[in-house]
Amino acid sequence: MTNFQIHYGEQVTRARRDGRPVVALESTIISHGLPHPDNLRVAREIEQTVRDNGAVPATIGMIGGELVVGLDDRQIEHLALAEGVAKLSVRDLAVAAAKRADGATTVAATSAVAAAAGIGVFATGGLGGVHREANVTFDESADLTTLARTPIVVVCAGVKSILDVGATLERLETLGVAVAGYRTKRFPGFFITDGGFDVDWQLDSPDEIADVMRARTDHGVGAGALILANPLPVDEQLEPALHDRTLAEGLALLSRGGITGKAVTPFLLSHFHASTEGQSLAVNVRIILRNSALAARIAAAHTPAPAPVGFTA
Ligand code: PSU
Ligand code: MN
Repeated sequence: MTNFQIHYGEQVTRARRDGRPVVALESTIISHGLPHPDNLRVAREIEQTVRDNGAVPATIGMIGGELVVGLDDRQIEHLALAEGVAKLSVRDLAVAAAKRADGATTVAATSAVAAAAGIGVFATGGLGGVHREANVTFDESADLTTLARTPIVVVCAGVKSILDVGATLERLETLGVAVAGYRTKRFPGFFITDGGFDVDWQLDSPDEIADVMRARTDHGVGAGALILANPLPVDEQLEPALHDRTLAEGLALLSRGGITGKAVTPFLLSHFHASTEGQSLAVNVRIILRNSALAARIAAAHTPAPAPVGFTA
């Protein structure tokens, strides 16, 4: 990600100058993951949550071929409401830039751009991963391979339960991506609290995660991301029976409709949102807001307190 020109929004420019904590946010959840018009309201709530928890939000996306770190409200509104906003993974960035396209960045593209911009913490809903039947389709999200070479903390609720959770954890191990649970050793399944697998590490506070970030810089080993899995409380998850039924229907519709490639994730998410009458949407929003709050607290814990006014070193 070197040499790619980045345009910084006004508030992020100021935060960088003043050494204030910044949290990266992705735009694919806005354009492709959440239904209109809730997506615009949620995008604003995510940013406000980051502010309320002590950091400056940097929503990342592409406008007219320019990579923007810290989209302003008008640009977020455009990516939320315009038709034909492209879904951009890392491989798409150069082509989209040359075409002066408008695009929303995935976890992969957002983390690559954020790390290039020197941002250490990123909040999202759920990572992409290994799809069910990937042994036949080879459908594995580029989120995984990108996180293998991107030094950033990604706060998420695990991987979406629409994926093969166990296979995704195996791939993360192979790729050298660290995985820790926040106050748990059970890996969450996005809409559901427990995705069915244990992870090796548990981290319990923003300070502890900031220590891991510093240790990584100090020791200089391993260039990959840290996935911090932050499960929903059990009483806030999507009811597991409703979840399983909706997922089975969605997967059947997927194969009947011949839907493949980058359309799979948006299709399954919108099936959930439509057929649970908004229950999965409410859960999805809670996930993102909780992760944004935690990410902001981690960024704040990792940023040295500013010197008092008038202080000169
Ligand atoms: N998690 C969500 N909603 C989303 C996504 C993740 O809760 O919309 C998006 C992210 O941008 C992620 C992408 O990077 O889906 C993964 O898409 P794919 O499986 O095509 O790589
Ligand atoms: Mn895919």
